[in-house]
Amino acid sequence: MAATLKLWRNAQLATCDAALGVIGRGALVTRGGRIEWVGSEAALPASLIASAAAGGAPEEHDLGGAWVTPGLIDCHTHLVFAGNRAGEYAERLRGRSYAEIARAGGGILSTMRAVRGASEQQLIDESSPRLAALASEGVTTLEVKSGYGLTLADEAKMLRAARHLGRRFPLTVRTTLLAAHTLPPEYQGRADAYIDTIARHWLPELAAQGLIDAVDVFCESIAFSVAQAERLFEAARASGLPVKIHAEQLTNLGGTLMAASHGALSCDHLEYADGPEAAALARSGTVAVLLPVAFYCLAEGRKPPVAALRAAGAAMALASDCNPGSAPGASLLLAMSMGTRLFGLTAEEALLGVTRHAARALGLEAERGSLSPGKAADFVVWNVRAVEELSYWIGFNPRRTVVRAGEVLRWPNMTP
Ligand code: DI6
Ligand code: FE
Repeated sequence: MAATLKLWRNAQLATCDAALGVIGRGALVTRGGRIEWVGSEAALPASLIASAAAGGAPEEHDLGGAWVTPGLIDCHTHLVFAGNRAGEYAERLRGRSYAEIARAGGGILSTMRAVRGASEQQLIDESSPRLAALASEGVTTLEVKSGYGLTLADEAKMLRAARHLGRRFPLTVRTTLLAAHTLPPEYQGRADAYIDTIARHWLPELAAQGLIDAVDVFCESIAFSVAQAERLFEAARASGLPVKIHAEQLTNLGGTLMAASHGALSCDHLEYADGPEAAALARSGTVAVLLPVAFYCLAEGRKPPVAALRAAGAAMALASDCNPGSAPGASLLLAMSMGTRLFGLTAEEALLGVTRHAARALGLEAERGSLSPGKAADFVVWNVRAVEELSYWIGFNPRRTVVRAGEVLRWPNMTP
């Protein structure tokens, strides 16, 4: 059976193709799961309509003049985990630092213990509501990192849970191996040996099982060094996998410059980065992924160098960083609000940061992130009068309709 041709008309399109790419009275034509044509309704090619008519009545959707954007992309999450760390948050409110708690065996290690003790099904069940919350805001593509298992079996369990969520929910899940998140107790005092184990054994094994799309590393004084991160990057290249890095979040170690020299997809956090990092990112085409929810929850004093990134011409993305320690939330719209108010992004930068640039941070720019012919027919119809409202509302979700792979998603049937 031929894929259904659908016409979505009477819309204000923010194509996010180049800048916002606004088309006032626009239309989209989709065939199956792909966009076939985008443009002004007046320019709709008669041949397309005729071919739809030849295959039966074309399915026509009048969007009533509503704003339409590409499906949102959350390009940095640790969404699969068990338990939570509200107790640690209470301690941080009383003045204990994130790094102090981590050094005392809490932090990531506390979630590691919860994840090791959870079955794959429990991980799926606990993570589903977070994923549903993101999806209800119009997120149609989501990255999920491992990094709370820290054994081969437990990392594999997290990654399988993430893949499972991608099959059960109507969105695309990309998985990233973050075994180098923190040093597990089995390797205390032997960080190089741990990195070696990941590089030689875990990474090739998980890649062979088809469980990973990219490799990430937490490069930080409380985690792994630049040299250790580079060792992993070399192993990732040997397995044909792209790389990304958590860098300059709490201190400046130089991870960004190294990652850019390896052509990393993205460098994430970047609060302690500056002009040289911005220039290096722009040169290598590596996306700067900004995570304002973590900045907010850690009460971080230093902001990422947005002016320098902008001046250098580096692409900036925004993501939720959904995780139980530094960013306990599942709202990409909130990340957009915080990205504008706290980091100084414009409304346009915030929207491009969760569409076009977020797609690039996942190596998916050829397939998603803008309303362009050939790309996935993933888009969101919004109850807004102006597209700037997407980074304006706080705790209010103006999503009207989500179309994923050319199909309208029905709410509240989002529970798996
Ligand atoms: N940086 C972060 O903000 C998260 N991971 C990372 O490398 C925090 C993860 C956690 O605290 O559980
Ligand atoms: Fe993170």
